[in-house]
Amino acid sequence: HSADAHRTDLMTITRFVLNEQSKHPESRGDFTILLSHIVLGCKFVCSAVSKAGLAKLIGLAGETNVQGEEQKKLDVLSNDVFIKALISSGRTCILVSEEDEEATFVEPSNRGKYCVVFDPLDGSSNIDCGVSIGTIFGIYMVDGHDPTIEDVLQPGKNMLAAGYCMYGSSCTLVLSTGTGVNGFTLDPSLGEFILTHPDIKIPKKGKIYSVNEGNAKNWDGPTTKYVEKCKFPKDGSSPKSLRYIGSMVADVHRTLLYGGIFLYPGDKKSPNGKLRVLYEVFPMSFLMEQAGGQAFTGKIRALDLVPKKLHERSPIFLGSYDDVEEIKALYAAEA
Ligand code: AHM
Ligand code: MG
Repeated sequence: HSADAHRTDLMTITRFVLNEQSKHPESRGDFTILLSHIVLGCKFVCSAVSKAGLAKLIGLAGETNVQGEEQKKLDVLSNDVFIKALISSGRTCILVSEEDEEATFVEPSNRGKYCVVFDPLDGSSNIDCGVSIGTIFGIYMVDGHDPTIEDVLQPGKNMLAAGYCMYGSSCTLVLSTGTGVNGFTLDPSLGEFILTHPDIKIPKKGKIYSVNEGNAKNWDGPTTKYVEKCKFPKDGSSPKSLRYIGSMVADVHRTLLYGGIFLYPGDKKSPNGKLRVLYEVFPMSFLMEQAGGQAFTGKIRALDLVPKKLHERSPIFLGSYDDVEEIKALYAAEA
């Protein structure tokens, strides 16, 4: 009976990726091993995030660390775990983390062909109030030469894979290896990510916009016009709802599932916006395109950007195809 099959035939993320990679037998094992080390990092952060609240409670009750040591901040701790997990996978050569000024070059003895760019714990200002936070990652490949920094200063369209893990009411990992987008939920009793959201497609048009409106005073013309249109549509359609968590993974996850648009525009104070190209803008843009949406910088397709610096920033508008089309038209009219 098929209902029984659903309950007993568990599609773990490892099994899923092994199946998916069967078209590339040469790198199948390597990619799966790399991914399993990323998954380990995500599981660690997931468990650390849920205990972080508990540590706070203990602190409030007046208990302090015996040595008086300051606890490592969660974002620093998460970074250490990811760096070590990625190096020990033996499948990486360059690592770029939001937490580290410089890229990490893996020693030749441990080296593999993948470059991983990541933000180990994005949205960390949300940790103390229990709001969802996440890890974002993108993967490039170096083939047949000694790795240099140029191997990661590549446009996002050259990524092999991208994903994020959201530490929310459940722990959800969303991944694309370039053939669509799939979502997996951590089953804590099994310690496994199980396929729960197969082949995610973003609605063609959405009813939600997501932006930090506190910056409106400094916005440029097209962004101002767009948000005005969301609130006071002139074509007889209903106004859009506003949802803004301030945690990119959570805001993008909602956008992916419900549709709509997420904006972090440039403004007079920060012409390049806030979000970082390599490990925030690119992976999320990659996922959006793979789900049938779009990602735009205000000038070009986001995945066409060629970063010049590791921690470069860019304005970003991403989400449902039709909604991004509208903002593109407003920027084109301005140019
Ligand atoms: P962080 O890397 O310091 O955590 O900042 C990134 C976060 C994103 O998760 C989120 O989209 C954005 O900052 C929110 O910024 P703002 O508070 O300016 O609206
Ligand atoms: Mg960040």
